[in-house]
Amino acid sequence: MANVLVFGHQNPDNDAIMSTVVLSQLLNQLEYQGNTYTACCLGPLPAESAKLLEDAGVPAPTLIDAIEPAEEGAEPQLVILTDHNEPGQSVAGLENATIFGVVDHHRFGDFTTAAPLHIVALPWGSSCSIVAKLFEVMGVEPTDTQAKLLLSAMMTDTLMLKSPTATAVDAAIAAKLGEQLGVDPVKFGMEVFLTRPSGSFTAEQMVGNDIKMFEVAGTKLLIGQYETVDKSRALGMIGEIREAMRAYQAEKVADGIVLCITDIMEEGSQVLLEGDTATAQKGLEIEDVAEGVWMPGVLSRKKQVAAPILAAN
Ligand SMILES: [Mn+2]
Repeated sequence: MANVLVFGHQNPDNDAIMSTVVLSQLLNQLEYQGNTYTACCLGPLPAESAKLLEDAGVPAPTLIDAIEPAEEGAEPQLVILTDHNEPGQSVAGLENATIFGVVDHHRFGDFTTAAPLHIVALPWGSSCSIVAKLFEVMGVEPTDTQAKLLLSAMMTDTLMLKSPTATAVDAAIAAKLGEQLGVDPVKFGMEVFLTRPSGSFTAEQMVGNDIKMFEVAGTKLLIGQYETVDKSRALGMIGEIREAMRAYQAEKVADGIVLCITDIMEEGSQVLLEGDTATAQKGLEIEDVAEGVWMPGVLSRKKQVAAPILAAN
């Protein structure tokens, strides 16, 4: 019997947190393979996650920052990655761990393991949709709390099912969870969304709140996304935001940085570029314009920003 650490990506979003929390609960409930499962996270909780967990009386995941090499003669730490699989987005020292499982809805980068492992990867709208399906597969009914935590992340990750990443499966699972809870999924999702204190976000928070590193054509490209219900405040801070982008890029030793200021109501993103973003300009077919470029309909970093950049280079 081992203790398995379960965690989502760096700069966790609500999907990374809730997939970790609820999957750990499910596996502990099942006493899966005789192990214990500890929900962890690689950074501070987003405001909506902190509030949902507190309201539900569920302990927050344990903050970890690195996996140390195993001591002489000891087995490496077992881990489950949720909502990510690329080492660049994962814990420091991931190479010291044995990957026991992955539950994810992102592309796979370069991924090799020494032994067989659990992988549940489906191109659905959120990792929590997959966790919800795993309850069904394992013959377990989610509790109301579990249903609520899962539904919250399904809604934040798919921007209330409006993102092109949302599938018919997500809509069906959301409807089922909503029925269990007696809520309308979209209305509930909007309430969750509005608990974010985005009206007081600093330029640094807009840049660093939700950002991922990608390897593109031998360069390191950061792609961040700041979701808001009203982009006008952010657009009035472009100078400050660009400065924060340059600082973040320098800190992470990346070649370039892209920031999408996504307006959920207007359904599009204002895209800002800093540093060497030739790959992004090619993939998105835009130029580095001072005030950024408005891209109507662009809601998904994964499908409409990262994927075309990776495909074009
Ligand atoms: Mn996700």
